[in-house]
Amino acid sequence: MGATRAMAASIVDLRSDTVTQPTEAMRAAMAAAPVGDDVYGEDPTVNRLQEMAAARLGMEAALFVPSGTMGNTCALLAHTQAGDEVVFEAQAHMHLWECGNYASIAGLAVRTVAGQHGVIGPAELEAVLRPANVHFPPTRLVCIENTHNNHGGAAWTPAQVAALAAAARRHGLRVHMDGARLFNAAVAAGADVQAYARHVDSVMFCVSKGLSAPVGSLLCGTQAFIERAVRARKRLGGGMRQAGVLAAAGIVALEQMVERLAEDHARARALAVGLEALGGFRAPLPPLATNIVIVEVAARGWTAPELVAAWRAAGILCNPRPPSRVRLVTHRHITDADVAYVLETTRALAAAR
Ligand code: TLP
Repeated sequence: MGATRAMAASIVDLRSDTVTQPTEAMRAAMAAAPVGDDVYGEDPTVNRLQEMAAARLGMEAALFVPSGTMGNTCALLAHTQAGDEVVFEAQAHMHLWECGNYASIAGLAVRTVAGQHGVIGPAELEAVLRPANVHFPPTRLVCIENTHNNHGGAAWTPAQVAALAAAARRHGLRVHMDGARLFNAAVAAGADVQAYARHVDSVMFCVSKGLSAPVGSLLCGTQAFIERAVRARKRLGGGMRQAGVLAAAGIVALEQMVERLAEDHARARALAVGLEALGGFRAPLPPLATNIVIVEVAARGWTAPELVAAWRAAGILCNPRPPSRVRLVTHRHITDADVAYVLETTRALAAAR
């Protein structure tokens, strides 16, 4: 037990902010939460979290779902019908990392737009839209990702969301925001989350990432949209019973864990700047950077799996983005000392090559 503890304490886990443990306040709230059967809408803690989430985003209603993937899939099902077309940014999580649910579950055709740092401009959207024609699936929805995972945690500005949403509206499209890390975006932009939410039809955000709750995401939108999403969640097997034990942690996440995200952003920046300063690594930060760093390692002659393996031997965990990139994600358990350790270790590894 002692050895396991010591080993765990020496691990610097940069794989994802999903590895964050619930706080003591969350564990206490979970133990004390009043609960009921949420499929009957009778869990008071789930209801409270849903009301809080809707109020925080300035939207009519919210739905607690087990994961971001389920929240996004419910949004697709609630906004579209099979045979419709959806637009994604080319590297979007919903496009590449959610098992192809847009096709296999929602039955959608897809167009992709390569954005700048994950941000889709109005002209870029308009370039892929086609006029109504009996040959074409009708385009119904554009999904945007804020922050953008595969673009190094790039946050949109509220003005960029407003511009894209206005273009979408001109073409009769709805807009869904995959805001898995919406609060990171808001902290980086110095904006209220409502500055983003007011422009779009629906938002999914996760309490299970940097906000440190163990499980759960919220899908937000109009009352009518959420009613359709409730059915979609049931269809996907996501109707939960005494889910208030989970929602209680989500409430603490929203109340206590948002402001500290700025610390994660500062440490991600320190990692990016420090790795670039070693020479041979490229870790460019997007204009509005948050807690994700994508490092290009090819210049050292390393492949991503080689660097991942060398780091792992030194107790540093991260995920490869083959062939030549790795992703580092900062979160509540990453300290300044951990950042210094990563940089020192990497300096030594580079010197030994
Ligand atoms: N992201 C995860 C993994 O990619 C699995 C991570 O470690 O970053 N949207 C975005 C932008 C996400 O980054 C993720 C998860 C999701 C949706 C899905 O959330 P979950 O994992 O709760 O289904």
